[in-house]
Amino acid sequence: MNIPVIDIDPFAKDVLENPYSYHEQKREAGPVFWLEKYKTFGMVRFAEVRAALLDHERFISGRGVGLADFAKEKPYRPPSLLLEADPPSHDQARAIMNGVVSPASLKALEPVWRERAEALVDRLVEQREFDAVRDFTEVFPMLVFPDAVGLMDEGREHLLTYAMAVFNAFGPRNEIFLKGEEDAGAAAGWVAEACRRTNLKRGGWGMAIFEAADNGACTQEEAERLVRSLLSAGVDTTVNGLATALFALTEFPDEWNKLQAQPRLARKALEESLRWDSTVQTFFRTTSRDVEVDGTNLPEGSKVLLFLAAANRDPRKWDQPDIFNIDRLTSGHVGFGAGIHQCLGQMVARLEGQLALTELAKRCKKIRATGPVVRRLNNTLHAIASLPVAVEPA
Ligand code: OVM
Repeated sequence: MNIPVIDIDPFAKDVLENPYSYHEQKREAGPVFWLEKYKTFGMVRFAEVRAALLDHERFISGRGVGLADFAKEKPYRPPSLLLEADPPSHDQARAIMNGVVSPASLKALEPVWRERAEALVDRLVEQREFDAVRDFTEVFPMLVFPDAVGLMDEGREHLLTYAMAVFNAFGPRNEIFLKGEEDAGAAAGWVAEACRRTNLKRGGWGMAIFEAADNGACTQEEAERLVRSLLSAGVDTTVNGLATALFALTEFPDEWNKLQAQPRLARKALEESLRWDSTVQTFFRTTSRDVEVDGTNLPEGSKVLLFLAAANRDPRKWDQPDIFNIDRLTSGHVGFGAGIHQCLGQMVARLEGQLALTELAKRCKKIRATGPVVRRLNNTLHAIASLPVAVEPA
């Protein structure tokens, strides 16, 4: 085959730890390349990644968005009706969810979420020193999101474990995946129970999905699986999106100073952090027919790894892409994907991030790391286990 061959394993530990130092070679190799280790294609340039995301008819999701091809292997869990589905069934499921996770529902939640952010940040700032991940970004989403879904109180600690395993499972069956699988057994059992109508509280997003089912939008079994999507996609993503934003603000103190002077920039800071280091680093698609990309034929049934995070640092698209700059125009970034599958929870994530960053910026003059960032390796997410920080109250 007449295309560049890449021997680097994108799921190797040192690559997952610091993926960015490995993107340049792939980006220069060409618009599409062959990943020898997994026998799949890959793309890292912004234009091609975005084009593939928008082309959902030829780059399909129904055969899985991980390495496993659902046409050839049995999925490890019943496929997501959203993430791992194509039109027309995808669009029906998505319409239900758009009605449930709506701007109006978020508007109603915002005051309570702000109070919880205020109380948490008050306490952390009083401490002066805390772990930005363990004490803040792993805590805040758990104070707001499970209640919004209407989850049962008992066992919520399983949520993060479950999500970690879900995101590992999009990658190869490497050591990281197998470790996640071990931890996730009990968590998956809890999640299955938590998604059942009888275990959901009234007034939450979960019950709203079942009410849509009552009105004929889908079956009860499908409703359960749609609740599962919220639990899969809504926790580890926001935990690490917010963690990355805090890491970026400690790495680039001038950007913190801008935010501190104008806490209203919190939205922009979060968005730029999603561009600078996208929480979801990669997703696969599968070609539904022969597809030509820049003169190369991708045969029907090819898995193609799309490097969202690399696209968001493509110098063809972004000036000084490695610099975190909260004044930057970030529109078009693919940190939330693009096209029909673009993140359903993006407004939820933005609200959580905005509240957390705003309340911190209002209360602290400075924030600095007091020790090294510790990564938690995951096959899909660029995750942080620990980031010790000290703050100076405003
Ligand atoms: C789902 C799901 C799971 C993981 C991620 C995701 C980023 C969706 O079950 O629908 O979106």
